[in-house]
Amino acid sequence: MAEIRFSESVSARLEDDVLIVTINNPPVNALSAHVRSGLMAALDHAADQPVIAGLVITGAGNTFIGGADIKEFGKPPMAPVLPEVIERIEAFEKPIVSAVNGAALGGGCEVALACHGRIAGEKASFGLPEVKLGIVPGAGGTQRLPRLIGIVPAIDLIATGRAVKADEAVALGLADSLAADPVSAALTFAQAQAGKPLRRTGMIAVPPADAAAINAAEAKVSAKARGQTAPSEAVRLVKAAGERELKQGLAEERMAFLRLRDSIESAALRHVFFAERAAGKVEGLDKVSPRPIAIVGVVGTGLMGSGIAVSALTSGYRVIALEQTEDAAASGRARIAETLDKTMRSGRLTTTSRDDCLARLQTTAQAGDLARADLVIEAVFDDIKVKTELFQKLDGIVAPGAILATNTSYLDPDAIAAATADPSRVVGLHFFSPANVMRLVEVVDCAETAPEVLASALAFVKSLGKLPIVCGVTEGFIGNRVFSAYRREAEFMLEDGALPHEIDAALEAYGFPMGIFAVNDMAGLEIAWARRKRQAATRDPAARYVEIADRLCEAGRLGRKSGRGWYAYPKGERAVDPEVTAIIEAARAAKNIKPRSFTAEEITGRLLLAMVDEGKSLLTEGIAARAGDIDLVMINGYGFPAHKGGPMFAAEHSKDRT
Ligand code: T1G
Repeated sequence: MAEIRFSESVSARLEDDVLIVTINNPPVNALSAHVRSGLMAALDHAADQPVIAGLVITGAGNTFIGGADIKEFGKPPMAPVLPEVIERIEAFEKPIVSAVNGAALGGGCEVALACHGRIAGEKASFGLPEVKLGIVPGAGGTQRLPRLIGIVPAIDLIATGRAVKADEAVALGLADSLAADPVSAALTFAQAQAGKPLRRTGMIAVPPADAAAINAAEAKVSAKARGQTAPSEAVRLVKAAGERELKQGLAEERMAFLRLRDSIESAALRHVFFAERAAGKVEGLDKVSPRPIAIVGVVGTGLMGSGIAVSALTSGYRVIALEQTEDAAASGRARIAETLDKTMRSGRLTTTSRDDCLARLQTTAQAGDLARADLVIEAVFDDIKVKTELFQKLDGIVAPGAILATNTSYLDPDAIAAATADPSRVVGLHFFSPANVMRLVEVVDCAETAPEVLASALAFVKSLGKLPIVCGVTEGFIGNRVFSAYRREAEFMLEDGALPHEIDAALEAYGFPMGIFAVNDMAGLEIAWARRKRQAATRDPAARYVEIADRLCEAGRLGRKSGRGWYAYPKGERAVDPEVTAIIEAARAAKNIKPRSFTAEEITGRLLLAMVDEGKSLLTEGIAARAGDIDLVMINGYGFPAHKGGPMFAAEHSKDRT
């Protein structure tokens, strides 16, 4: 049957008496203006042609519809707007069935919700991820989803932005059925509905829900909101669906959507979205093919090494983990197995996948076993002698095409690379702990790293489902350099008059899950103490140096592990400790500093400035390629709130807040 073209991205063919409308707008079939106008033209055509009994809407490629076109945000709206298209679909006199071939997200899910039937293909997923962009669904999602699945499950999906796969969508009542060939099943569905009263989602009464369950769902959302607006707005709108007429609910939703779309929170989260897509892209590197990697060697099975091993195993790699003795190798295996079990208990891994992971794991005390590895990642004690000797040894074991990666946090990877005969195969892979959970990996492009090696490292990190940020060689890389500047400033403020709990409270009110002093207590104070002692001899005597942390360590206050640090932990909960206050006051007195008080805004303002100054230096030095990369490092590695966009974005936009 001949193809009918409705716009540059929407075309259709008639199959029997059903018009199969396909959206083809790569890469994700976003609802750009020409998709919306194409859909309207398809509806005009179907309304005009008596031979057409119904319609099927589907997407070309792997996606059904990836949502509104985020690139159109901030531009003047172009008719027809999405709510108009969606209302017309729902009100259409002939049955319209969505054949959901892939992701139906945001506006894409809303199109599906407005159809008279939804058939999920095996790769289908449904989600309203708008809160992740700082907005709420803007084309009926908050009003139609609760009519189909109930208020409590709708709150769960909309306020978290979580997507559900085909089987869960069917179980929830979001999709009518699952089919291997969704287009043909949708065609049959449309034919069966033709001429009958149609099930219009907006006309369905919202199923009654238990008030206590709604309150519990709402409380769960606000506990996680950390100052973000969109999730609580989403809850309010879903609840409104149960209390108001559709039309009024839709009007409220649209108002909230437009208000949030123009907010700084949404601009920040859109910045994060695009920064993530840009991350790991290096000019010229797209033409370089990564080397195939199937076997990953991991040296050291401590907390970091075992986390890396788990991450590689759950992503389908074979792993050879090397330890110094057979006993240590056995403990390493046990540690990795325990982490896999924990992942399984949390529901993120099935028993079969766990067994499959263990079958792909070899632990050994024979370095020669690494000869088969395509990539070896070392995660041994952070000592230059240990690491250079290891790299020399590995260099003689692995195949000539194999890649060697160091997970050092503070050492110079160029010095480690120099220990090998071929430094072009050395790259830094700085994972964050726990490595099986944390998304961030700094990929260190060393002086001699070959482009092909860098491309392979980036592809590997992406294959782990992680976020790679390319970074040049500098002490502490991007994250620890910015973090050090931030911690230094926080300690300056202690001397100037703020107390740890005041600084932490300001940071937590800003959106950090935990203030910096509470974080230090959790991580332990001794590593930074050891570093400060190492650096003491070379420190600029004229530079301001705060000794408070040293005094704490000398008093045995090494953080939570030792029971006390910046805080006391009488019942496991942090509490202000007069002993710490006394140490701080003594430090101020020793320098003749007259303490002053700080507002929360002054505290966050000064900390932000310290991060941004360091960030700017990283850009000037060419260590970081983009300000967005620095934002992503701080968001994904150090708890900076995503809805503030990261330090570089926040500083740039601190004036235009809405
Ligand atoms: N608009 C514009 N561009 C988009 C886009 C979108 N919605 N989604 C992705 N892209 C671009 C992305 O920038 C990248 O570009 C390329 O597509 C591939 O993306 C009214 C308000 C669909 C699961 O939040 O979750 O609907 O870098 O690398 O891993 O209520 O993209 O190649 O130039 O991520 O295969 C709601 C966001 C919008 C979905 C595909 N929708 N997208 O993942 O590819 S708000 C979303 C995704 C809304 C209504 C409202 C994922 C994906 P480039 P990718 P992927």
